[in-house]
Amino acid sequence: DVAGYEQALAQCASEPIQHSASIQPAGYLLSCSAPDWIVRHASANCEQLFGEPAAQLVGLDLSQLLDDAMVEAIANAAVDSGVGHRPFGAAAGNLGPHAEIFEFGVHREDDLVHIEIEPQGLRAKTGASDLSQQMIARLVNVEDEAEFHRAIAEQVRLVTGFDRVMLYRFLHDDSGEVIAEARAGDLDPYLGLRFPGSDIPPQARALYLRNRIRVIPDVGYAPVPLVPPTLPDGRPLDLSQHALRSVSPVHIAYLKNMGVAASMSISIVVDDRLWGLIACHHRTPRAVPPAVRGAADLFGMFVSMRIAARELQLTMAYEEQASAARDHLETKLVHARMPSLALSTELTLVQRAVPSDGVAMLRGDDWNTTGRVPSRAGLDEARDWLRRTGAGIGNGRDAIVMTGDVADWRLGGEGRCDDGLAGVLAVALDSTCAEWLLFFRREQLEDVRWAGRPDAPFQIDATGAKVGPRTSFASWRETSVGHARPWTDTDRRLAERLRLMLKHRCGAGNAGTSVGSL
Ligand code: BLA
Repeated sequence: DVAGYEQALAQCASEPIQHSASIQPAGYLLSCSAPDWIVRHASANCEQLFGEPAAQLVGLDLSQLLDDAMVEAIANAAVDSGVGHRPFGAAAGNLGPHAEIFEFGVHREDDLVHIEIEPQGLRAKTGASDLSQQMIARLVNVEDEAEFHRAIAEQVRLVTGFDRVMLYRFLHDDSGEVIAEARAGDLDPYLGLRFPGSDIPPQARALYLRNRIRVIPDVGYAPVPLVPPTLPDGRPLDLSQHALRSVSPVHIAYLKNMGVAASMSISIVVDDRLWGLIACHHRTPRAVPPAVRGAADLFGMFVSMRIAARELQLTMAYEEQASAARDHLETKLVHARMPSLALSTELTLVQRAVPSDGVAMLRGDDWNTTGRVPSRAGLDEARDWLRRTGAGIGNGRDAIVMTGDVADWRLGGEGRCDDGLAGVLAVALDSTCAEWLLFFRREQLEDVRWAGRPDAPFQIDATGAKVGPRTSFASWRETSVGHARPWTDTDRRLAERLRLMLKHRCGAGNAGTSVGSL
């Protein structure tokens, strides 16, 4: 039921994932106050390394646990790392009953210096910078976009050895699609599958903007509690930037349902927005040593920059074409005796100034149109919608209104449109609301292959209380009706520039125009 579903969504989005008060057993945590270097928190498993229960370690001086060279390296790293920044390798040293080599990741948070201690792992001979250089070198000359995406997945698979590496891209509604994949031959492809937005709730997406890489080496792990679990004032520790943070149990159940035993994901951040993830799966537990994680992190930043550059290029080309059409239109209006009348005969240029499938100009009761526009009845529906929105000029009204959802502006029932036009963007031309430009956009008939049922992302038991991820990952096809490709900020900007140009060229003083009262 809808209420239960909404509640489940809210519950999911409010899980404080950075406050899990525990870590994964792939490493150990010591958190010290500075500059006195007294241990304030220790993960319970520190007993394995130091031979004493964690509660006994709390209150000790760090130099009673680590040798002077390590303490000094950690102190230096703590100075270099800003508050809330990612841990980075500070030192390596032999520790524990078997004198194994461990690496230290150091960062500051909550007025504490957090030291994450991890076994160095096998790939240590190749450092992070060499690995990432290899990965980046193989991509620099790949120009074709689809090939670039495929190469990203392939390089990550090559360096990390995961069974399946996907490039996962977020769409405007926070759902996401697998747009490239490299996988072991005996795995079913996930390429092209769509996953609903609720699979990665908003607080997780926000965290992944700041913390760019996450690893779960073994989904079967038992979380290791921190001792004590809270700060002296009772607040939970902020584990946002801890590489070892114990993750949401809901997500663990999700991965198990998918048959995944280990996972890694790397954020792709474009314009401060989570553009996508490089998502990795393995069917058996798999460790990702700090050096490989460092390489993957650097690689993710390179990929983010390349994608940002490409998106900027595309936006600029789109805007340049639109502004060329606007300039052309302006030239025509400058030379016209009656600019407003000229405007109604130049609608093909108008259409290119705000890229759309059709344009209608309303003056009083008259419509002039070009391209794909609704029938007269549909145009009247659009006009009624304009009245309902209260859009217009002056009195704090919006001169530009838009929607990509047919249910917003058409009465045709169940959000359907026979003529296939679902989106409309309207520009008010005068303060009496007699004159408008309306831009229409086609319904985006998408053939979506959803992974599992997107309308049933939760399993709620009879009490309505239990929230869990879907268990079904079979794909099914769905055709989405009634939605156009959404209007973007760029489209709004183009419409506003067009409006200002028209105000200037068709404005008061041009005899015979009814656009005079702009
Ligand atoms: C986290 N969900 C995630 C993450 C991914 C996904 C990639 C990041 C953590 C990681 O790296 O493993 C989802 N993984 C996917 C998707 C694919 C994939 C879509 O491989 C596609 C191929 N998840 C649910 C529901 C809830 C939920 C219903 O399905 C909530 C009730 C929650 N997902 C959830 C939470 C996290 C998460 C809370 C954060 C985990 C954490 O960092 O603690």
